[in-house]
Amino acid sequence: MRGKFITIEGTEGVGKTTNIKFIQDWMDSKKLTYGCTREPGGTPLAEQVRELLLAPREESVCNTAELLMVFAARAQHLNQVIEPMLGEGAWVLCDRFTDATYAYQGAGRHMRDDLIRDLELMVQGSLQPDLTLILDIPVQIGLARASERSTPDRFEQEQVAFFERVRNRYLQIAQDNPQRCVVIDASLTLEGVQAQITQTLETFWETV
Ligand code: Z5A
Repeated sequence: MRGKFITIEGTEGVGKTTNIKFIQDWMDSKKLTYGCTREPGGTPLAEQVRELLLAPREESVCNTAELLMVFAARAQHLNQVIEPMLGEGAWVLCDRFTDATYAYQGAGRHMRDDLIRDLELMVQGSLQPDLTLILDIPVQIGLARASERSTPDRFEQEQVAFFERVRNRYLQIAQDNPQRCVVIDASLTLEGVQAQITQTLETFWETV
């Protein structure tokens, strides 16, 4: 049987990295065979594209170049990692996927949705995640949490209005795709966030 594809999304400082470890523990408890990966990245080539995308630079990066780099990395990642694993029956847990493109390049950078949709179709065909956890937090709280980390990357240097657009798009995506997306209130304590995640995963598990 084909594996399940789970993605985790959200704006800055929402706690994805923290909660991915928690989801891995849940997968271990279910004795699942799974791989944990991320976007942009997940293969040596795609990780190099990630470095190109995230590095702060003096040269301004044009939106089209940014969008194409995101999908170039995704094409490689799907071909080398995600599709083979799902085909072998393993589950894949991915830190960000195409919802991030609609949120960051679409809403954040004002790129046209139809352009993103064309690339989505070219790169992934009909493949969509089976479950997407959207960790949601007011932008200012997320930015405050994230500010305690290392030097900001190129995206982290954006203004609050950019992240507001990203957050609103994620909420819109959740509303438009209730069969696969669950919004998690990430402003609660870690225990509160993880209780919601456990409930979501257990509900999903019943459908598998
Ligand atoms: N990008 C794009 O533009 N288009 C695309 O298609 C894709 C990506 C796929 C890199 O993503 C960038 O790529 C991203 C969008 C772009 N840029 N941004 N911004 P990334 O996912 O690698 O980077 P990130 O957003 O910075 O994610 P992260 O490293 O996983 O950070 P996080 O979600 O903020 O997680 P965290 O490190 O676990 O949490 C942040 C802090 O909050 C940390 O100190 C935790 O201890 C703390 N924390 C976590 N949960 C809590 C709770 N509940 N209470 C209190 N404190 C907490």
